[in-house]
Amino acid sequence: MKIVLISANQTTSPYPVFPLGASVVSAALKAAGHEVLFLDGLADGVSQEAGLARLRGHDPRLVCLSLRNIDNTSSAHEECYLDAVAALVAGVRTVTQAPILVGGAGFSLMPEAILKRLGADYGIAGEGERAVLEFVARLERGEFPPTSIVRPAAFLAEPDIGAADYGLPCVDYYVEQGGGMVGVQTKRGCPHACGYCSYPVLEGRALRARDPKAVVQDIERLIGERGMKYLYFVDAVFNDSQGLYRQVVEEMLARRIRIPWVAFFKPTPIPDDVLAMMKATGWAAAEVGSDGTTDETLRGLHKPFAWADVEAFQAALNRHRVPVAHYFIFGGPGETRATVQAGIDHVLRLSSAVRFVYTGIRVLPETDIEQIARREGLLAPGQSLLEPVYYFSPQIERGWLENLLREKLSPDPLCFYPPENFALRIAEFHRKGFMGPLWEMALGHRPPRRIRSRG
Ligand code: B12
Ligand code: SF4
Repeated sequence: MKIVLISANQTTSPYPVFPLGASVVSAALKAAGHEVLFLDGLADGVSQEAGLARLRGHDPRLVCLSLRNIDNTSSAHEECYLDAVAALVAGVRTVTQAPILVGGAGFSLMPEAILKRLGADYGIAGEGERAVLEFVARLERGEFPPTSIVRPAAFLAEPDIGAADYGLPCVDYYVEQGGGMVGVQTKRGCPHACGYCSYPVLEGRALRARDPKAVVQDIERLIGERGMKYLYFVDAVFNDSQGLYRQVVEEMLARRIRIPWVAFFKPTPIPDDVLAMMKATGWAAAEVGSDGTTDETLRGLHKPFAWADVEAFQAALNRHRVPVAHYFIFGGPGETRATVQAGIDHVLRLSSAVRFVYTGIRVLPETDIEQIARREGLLAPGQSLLEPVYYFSPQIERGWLENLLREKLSPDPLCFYPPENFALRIAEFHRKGFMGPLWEMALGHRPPRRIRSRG
């Protein structure tokens, strides 16, 4: 079947990211023999009219739309992306009568409300690689699903997790404009239950790993064929408690792969020999989801560690000379004036790391924070979460918190509140050829730099 698959993401903050989810769907459709035209609003660099003309030229029987982000989840610098996507859907309607099917991480958080807001026809909430094939098979028989939202009955089994389509032409754009980085997924799922987090909702609580050999083949191919200069492991948490990540690291070592890479970590201990192995593969930076800044607020967020673990993790990575950026949130459940003061002291004490500081928590469906927000009357009965709502502990006043953070954190050149202050500078350095997430430059680490040809 002729299908157009559109990556609707227009966000370039903190930098453009390769549409990995859409590319997994693309790979599944192509492997099943469908003729897929992949349109990427960022990478194609053409006007919406020109994109729609290409869409019409393909004469699709189905238009698939991948919606990664609905907003930027940042209370200090709110951005919402749905109006632009609704306009895109309206544009698609002017050039084709093909049904429009939506999917993606952002979409899956609130599928009914988003489908309605976008004015699209169908949606798949959750993993797309198998469900999209079932949808298309029905369509080929002239059938439509009985409900506009399709929810796969279960998360995919490990062998069924799809590979990405790294052959897409748009990879060049992300390597060029996204600091040389391309995302690779080694596993899905997170067994933890942090109060605000939607990852277990999106990926499930059971860890499901891809074959480490297939993961490393992807990496080899991205380096050899696509010029990837920096690798981003997109797993919810790279250092999972089952130690699945070690197999990937060992496979990289066995295949002599060395490339700068970054991933998300939880601050729980990693044995020294494993840290050394990771370093030997090129591990260049760690983004740590510390979130809480005191034991009280870590408990309030249901984080699976205490403040002492955050400091111990930092010390271990210092020993191995791996630059660290912590993400912190002030204002969550249990936050009081006293925990804010203590938390600021803790954050300032982590002086060998970059610290990105957020205030308030974007309330997402099916999370504990949604229940708390409803209990505390922050949300009216039946209120939709499509327009961002940020949770702030009722025991503090938002203006007081924001002023205090600005006052106390801004003298520290490695504390970024709000984090967008840093994101604004990244594009400039990426343009100059520096690669990677680049916050490590603030720590005095020199990131790899692309040698540009003179021609
Ligand atoms: C890794 C990650 C990042 C990394 C990306 C690094 C990189 N180089 O790729 C970093 C840290 C840079 C990042 C940044 C941001 N992120 Co982010 N990120 C993620 C994360 C953890 C994984 C994304 C991923 O690649 N998954 C792997 C792919 C394979 O899965 P997938 O995209 O979900 O695709 C599957 C399905 O969704 C579906 N599907 C996808 N497309 C389609 C299309 C169709 C038609 C169908 C049927 C199905 C389908 O099938 C796919 C295969 O199963 C998700 C959370 C999560 N666990 O999903 C958040 C997430 C996507 N990010 C989110 C956000 C908000 C952001 C930022 C805006 C944050 C900020 N303020 O900076 C930026 C935006 C960046 C940008 N330019 O777009 C939100 C989006 C939801 C929302 N509120 O809008 C998420 C969901 C996290 C959350 N808070 O809940 N992110
Ligand atoms: S915040 Fe991290 S550790 Fe906690 S549930 Fe989400 S992905 Fe898992």
